[in-house]
Amino acid sequence: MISTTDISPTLQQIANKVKSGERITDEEGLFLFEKASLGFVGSLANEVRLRKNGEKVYFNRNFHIEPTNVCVFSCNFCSYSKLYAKRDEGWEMSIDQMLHIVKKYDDQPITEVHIVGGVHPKMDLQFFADLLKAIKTHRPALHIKAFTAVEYDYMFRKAKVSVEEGLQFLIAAGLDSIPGGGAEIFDEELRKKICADKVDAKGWLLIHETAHKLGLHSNATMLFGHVETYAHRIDHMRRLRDLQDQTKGFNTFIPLKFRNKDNDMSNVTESSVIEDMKTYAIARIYLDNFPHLKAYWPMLGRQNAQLSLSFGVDDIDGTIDDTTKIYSMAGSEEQTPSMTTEELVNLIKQAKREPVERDTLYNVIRDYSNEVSAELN
Ligand code: V47
Ligand code: SF4
Repeated sequence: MISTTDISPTLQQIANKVKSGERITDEEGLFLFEKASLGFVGSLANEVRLRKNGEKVYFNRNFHIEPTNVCVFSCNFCSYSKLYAKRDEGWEMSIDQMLHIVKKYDDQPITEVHIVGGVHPKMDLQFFADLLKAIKTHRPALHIKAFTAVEYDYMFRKAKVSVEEGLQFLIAAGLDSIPGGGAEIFDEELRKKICADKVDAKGWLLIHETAHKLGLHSNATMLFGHVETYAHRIDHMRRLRDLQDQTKGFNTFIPLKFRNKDNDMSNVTESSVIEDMKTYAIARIYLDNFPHLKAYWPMLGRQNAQLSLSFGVDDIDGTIDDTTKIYSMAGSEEQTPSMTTEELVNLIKQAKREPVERDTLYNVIRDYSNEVSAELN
């Protein structure tokens, strides 16, 4: 509980609003970033989290496919960028190679494949539709969460189809939902500095809006802890909150901490753990219409992902294996990210929360809260 003494009238007003379920304004969000202590925002975020998700912490069983790490774009923060010029060092997978990865999981109770990668000019709309069809033919029940708005924007423009036509084509081929990548930070000026040549904020939001209208769910990310200000973070979240008011199609907000290894922003110091936790907490308070807040553990590291559960987070992604490279290449804690279900369950139980395995759309697959685990220490 927050003590009513020792806090400014404004912080007190914000606390009262949040406790009564009222939405906070942009100014109040900014005020929290600038003036509130970590304990203050953490305590408020905890109340919101409890109201929305109780003590449950969700995870899923998934694996990643990165079709290529070659990318025509040149986002300064990305360790993939520039690879197109020297593409001999990159990889490009054929449909057969990707199907081979899917088949490796044939005997495992995996519910989702997450497909995302660089933007390769030879991998077009038809190629990806064929990939989705091949996966669905092999394993119809596997949920395919695929391609960021950046990849869609490029493939639809190249194929000369509208966003709606392109998405409908891929839905017919087997697309089930859309991951949250490519959002970075929406501010136009800042985007010109860090990712000038890819889809802009309007384009990103239009793709998600259209997907929602076609009945797909999606996630949204925010790349933080680089050269953005607190006002940029609030502006980013406001655009998402506004769209969510209209469509209700977002499942989860995923703040992504900038990692600085081997990219053109290596001179930028990474944010502190306090800053990271504050960002999770304020996101939980501000985004009152997002059902879930995810800490992506391969990026944050296991211990900080565990810590984030006390700052509004109710989802720590999945049991992914080491097929995802974008973070290890950028210097994240986890060089070969892989956690078994037992490890994930233990990690959540150590934080005194209730582990629940979910599918992509948050249907409960298995509630582990009352199951005794072998390694609980
Ligand atoms: O958009 C690239 C980020 C994102 C760096 O929807 C970096 O469930 C930090 O969006 N430091 C792609 N971040 C990954 C993504 C994602 C991940 C997990 C789950 C979901 C989901 C979506 O990776 C990119 C970009 O923002 N990224 N380079 C870096 N150096
Ligand atoms: Fe390409 Fe995505 Fe990396 Fe940008 S963040 S360079 S679009 S892979």
